[in-house]
Amino acid sequence: MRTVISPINERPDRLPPGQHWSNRLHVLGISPPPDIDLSRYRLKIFGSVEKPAVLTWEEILDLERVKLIADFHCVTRWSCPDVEWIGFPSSEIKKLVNIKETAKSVMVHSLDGYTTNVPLEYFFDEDVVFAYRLFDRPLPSDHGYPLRLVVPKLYSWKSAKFVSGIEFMDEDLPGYWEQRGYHILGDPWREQRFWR
Ligand SMILES: Nc1nc2c(c(=O)[nH]1)N[C@H]1C(S)=C(S)[C@@H](COP(=O)(O)O)O[C@H]1N2
Ligand SMILES: [Mo]
Repeated sequence: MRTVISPINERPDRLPPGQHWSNRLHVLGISPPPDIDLSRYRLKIFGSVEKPAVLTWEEILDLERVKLIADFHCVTRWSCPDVEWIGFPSSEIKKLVNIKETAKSVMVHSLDGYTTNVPLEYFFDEDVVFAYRLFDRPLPSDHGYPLRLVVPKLYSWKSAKFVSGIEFMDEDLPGYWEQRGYHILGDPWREQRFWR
């Protein structure tokens, strides 16, 4: 298995402005974790693609597997260093669907009703992973079981838990928190916390 160390861990200004280190992840969510039956779980890839795809849990486990080591920066100002995830890299999605040239962004859909938008130039970075293991154990339900996105270069509200859908969009539209005042992009080094 390939190991990817996020380039953010190697920045000279590793801790973004206004953040402090914490030795653990703090559980944050808009509602309690949803009940999951893996035999009925599906990941849907749709929107600006030539033909939508639907993956079963077995098909997800057959995708390329990488270990990601990345710091995790929450907009509420805690940052957890060197979090270890295992999952499939976002680039695997390009092998499953033909993305239309008009696509600019994705909306990630979650089973708790959460959504978040990620522009394609961030979404397909080499350190973006859909994770199903955390510190070499199955992903705990609090942290997004069965599958969560990890986007190390953006504030962790972009790292959607309980992912069930990946929608390609021709326009970078706002997700759950972005509609409620969080920044449309959320770069921690530019302190893009809120836009109001
Ligand atoms: N589905 C879903 N994903 C989510 C959230 C949520 O409410 N629902 N909260 C986000 C926020 S604000 C943060 S800081 C991180 C927290 O991840 P953790 O609970 O694993 O520490 O999850 C993000 N992903
Ligand atoms: Mo957050």
